[in-house]
Amino acid sequence: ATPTVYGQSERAPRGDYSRGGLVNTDYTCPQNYAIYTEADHNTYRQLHARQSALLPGLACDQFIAALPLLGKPERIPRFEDINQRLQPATGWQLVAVPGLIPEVAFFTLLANRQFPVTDWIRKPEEFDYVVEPDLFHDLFGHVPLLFDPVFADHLQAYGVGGLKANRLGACEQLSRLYWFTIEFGLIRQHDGLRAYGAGVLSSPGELVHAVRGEQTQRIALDLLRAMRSHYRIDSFQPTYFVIDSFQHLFDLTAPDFTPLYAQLLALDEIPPGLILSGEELL
Ligand code: HBI
Ligand code: FE
Repeated sequence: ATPTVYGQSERAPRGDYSRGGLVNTDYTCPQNYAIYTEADHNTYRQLHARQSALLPGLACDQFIAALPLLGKPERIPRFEDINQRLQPATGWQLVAVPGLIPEVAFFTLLANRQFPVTDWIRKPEEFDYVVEPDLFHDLFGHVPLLFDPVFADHLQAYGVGGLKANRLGACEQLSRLYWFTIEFGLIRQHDGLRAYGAGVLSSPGELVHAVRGEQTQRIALDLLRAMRSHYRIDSFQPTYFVIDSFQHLFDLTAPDFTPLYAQLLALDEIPPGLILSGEELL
């Protein structure tokens, strides 16, 4: 079965999109700081503490160095406080959103160096796993690397590329690349393999599985292979893709993807009888 494309779950995304009309046409909304309960702040503090303890030797150096820029780990940060530091660093701004937003709106925000951060945090009973990205996933997982100039440039280029993919009908393919880099990417450092993907960095179990797992398959990032690989939404990935540096990721994804999409769309016409089993189309 084709996986639900990340960000396009069938059911209406969680989150209060009404807000009495407070959601803007670009799907952004104010971060209503007053609604966070003590339980919400506790959830953030506990998730941050647990995940931070796991990072040494597993998270890439840039992530560990930038994490303190989120602010005090005891309470949910105000996005505008982080923006005071982020804007001068790489020109990015965090904007609050009620949850998953349509692809074009998402790509448009990224193309304008605005990163959408979900404004609600999971409930205590969802502590270990929440189906949709919540504030902790977006803030802890994605935001620290926005302070890295090369990674920040790549993410903006991804947004521009996403708008083009949308015009070409290739969002499914591009979302796989997003999945295997921005969400679940690994990087080869001088002192060994580390994680840079937000989905891996914000998950206690997957961080160890991805970087240290014995059975885990790890492949040097190849655009065609990544865009032909099906990812799993609700379990660890069997395969992870590895880059040599953020510059390598930026350079690899800089060229026009149109020829790649043409190859992929042609390949995807493979007669069902020839479709190979397993998670990856070889
Ligand atoms: N919306 N808020 C939010 N966050 C995401 O990461 C996100 C999204 N919408 C779509 C989406 N991601 C993916 O489908 C991208 O590949 C477009
Ligand atoms: Fe994410």
